[in-house]
Amino acid sequence: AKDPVRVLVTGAAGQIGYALVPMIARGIMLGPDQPVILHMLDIPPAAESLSGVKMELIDAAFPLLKGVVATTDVIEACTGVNVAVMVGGFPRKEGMERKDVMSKNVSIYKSQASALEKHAAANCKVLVVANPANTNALILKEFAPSIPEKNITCLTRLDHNRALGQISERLNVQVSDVKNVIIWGNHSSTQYPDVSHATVKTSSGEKAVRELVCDDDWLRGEFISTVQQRGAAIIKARKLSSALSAASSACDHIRDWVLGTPEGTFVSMGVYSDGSYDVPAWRVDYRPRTSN
Ligand code: NAX
Repeated sequence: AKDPVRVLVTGAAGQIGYALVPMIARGIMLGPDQPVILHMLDIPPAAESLSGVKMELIDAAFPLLKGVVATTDVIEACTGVNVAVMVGGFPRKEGMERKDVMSKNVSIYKSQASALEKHAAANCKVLVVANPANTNALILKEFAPSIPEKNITCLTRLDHNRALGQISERLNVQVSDVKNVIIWGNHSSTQYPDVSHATVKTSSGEKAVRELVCDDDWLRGEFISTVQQRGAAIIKARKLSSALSAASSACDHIRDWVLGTPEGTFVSMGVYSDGSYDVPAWRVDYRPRTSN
């Protein structure tokens, strides 16, 4: 039998956490033969709720779940983890300026970065979900310099999956037959969902999405704006932000990272920009100046 893998979920008492931890415990993230030990971190005001999530995990009697650590202690949470999914953070509230949210998240991600750097397992893979996900990932990287850059990523797989979903709906094909969309840019409404390499598996082989859709106006207009605005549409409909789709995409992200993608398939993830794909490399002088 395989040794259990330790998976940290921060913000585990929240909405996404509640959808995500059972998926991990069922083997959706790391495979149906991979035992896991869940580490769940939240802040003291959410401790009681977190203990309720732990009770439910026990009650669900997941065969793959070999242990649960539920804590408000960052070091205990990070110790020995092989995978870290950072869902906790400070959300932007009405009337708050962007820089106020940033400074709250800087202090959160600074302490979590040093705890991961000092206490996580070697080669720990980190996925940041909490928004602003790309900025939080960068903060984490800055404060955990000994973690290799390639091990610090953020979630754009939800946007990727949303793009697959829209193509599948439009063409009335199975979503599992659509592949190779790309999400460029920030995980925000300025992202660019790109279908120029996307294909659909048909009875007569793989066909380009562009050819099958034969409506460039839709691809350039409504398709892009629907994917960009999907998060807002979910909030409007549910009065809550995306949770099950975010949790499922986080599992997809880690699964494909750890276990690989099928030959000829690619997926989207937010990575540290080293200049690949003709995207400018992150430069030190992009760093925001410290001002008051
Ligand atoms: P919730 O507010 O339901 O849950 C957040 C949890 O984090 C709460 O339990 C809170 O107590 C906890 N938390 C706050 N500060 C913490 C800290 N310092 N350490 C540990 N835990 C802490 O939000 P939820 O709907 O679960 O969303 C979580 C985050 O995901 C948000 O930042 C949200 O913006 C982001 N999202 C990112 C997406 C992406 O594609 N990258 C999509 C979905 C989601 O909106």
